[in-house]
Amino acid sequence: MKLYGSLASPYVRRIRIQLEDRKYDFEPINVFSDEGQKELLKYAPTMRVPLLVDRDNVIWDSLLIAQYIAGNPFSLDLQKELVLINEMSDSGIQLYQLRKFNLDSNDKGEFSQNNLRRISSILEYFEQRNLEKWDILSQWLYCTLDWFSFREVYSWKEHSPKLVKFMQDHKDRPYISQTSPG
Ligand SMILES: N[C@@H](CCC(=O)N[C@@H](CS)C(=O)NCC(=O)O)C(=O)O
Repeated sequence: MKLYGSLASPYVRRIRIQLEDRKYDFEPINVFSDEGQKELLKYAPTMRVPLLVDRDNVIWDSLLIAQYIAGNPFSLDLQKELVLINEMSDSGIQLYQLRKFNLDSNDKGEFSQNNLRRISSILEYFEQRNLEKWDILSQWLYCTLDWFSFREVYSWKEHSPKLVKFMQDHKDRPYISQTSPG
């Protein structure tokens, strides 16, 4: 089994955490290089990571990969919450790229503002939610919030005291520090 990914990606990190106790090869890819895109195109028209190749099975998208690794489809309720984390991650990636490519460096445009509002409302949802277990949901949330801090995409700590505590509670887990993007 081979996982293609970049070390900084929050989508890849959640899969690496899920694969903690499994044997697999990790193939680092720079998704923005010509070489990286050519390599990804051999398998995935999306040209995104994570990408999992397991014998004849080629799986793209972290939600599909996570269910493939788990060996069964997730419940609708879990999928809905994982989609919330994906929406928040996608919005963060849009903001990061708009700034990186100097398209909207100060988040003034309507598109950036929409993304900021979406992140804020999803954060509020998780601030209210009980997150006691270290399960797939917590792992995905951890990776995205950590990536927000790493890339300085969104200052989430100010209005989310429970999430700050949640991050504090899990930061010393061995595989969390080993997979840190920084
Ligand atoms: N929905 C996808 C999103 C994955 C994604 O956006 N990955 C980023 C890396 S953080 C990527 O490959 N970006 C390449 C690009 O935008 O060209 C998933 O959950 O796997």
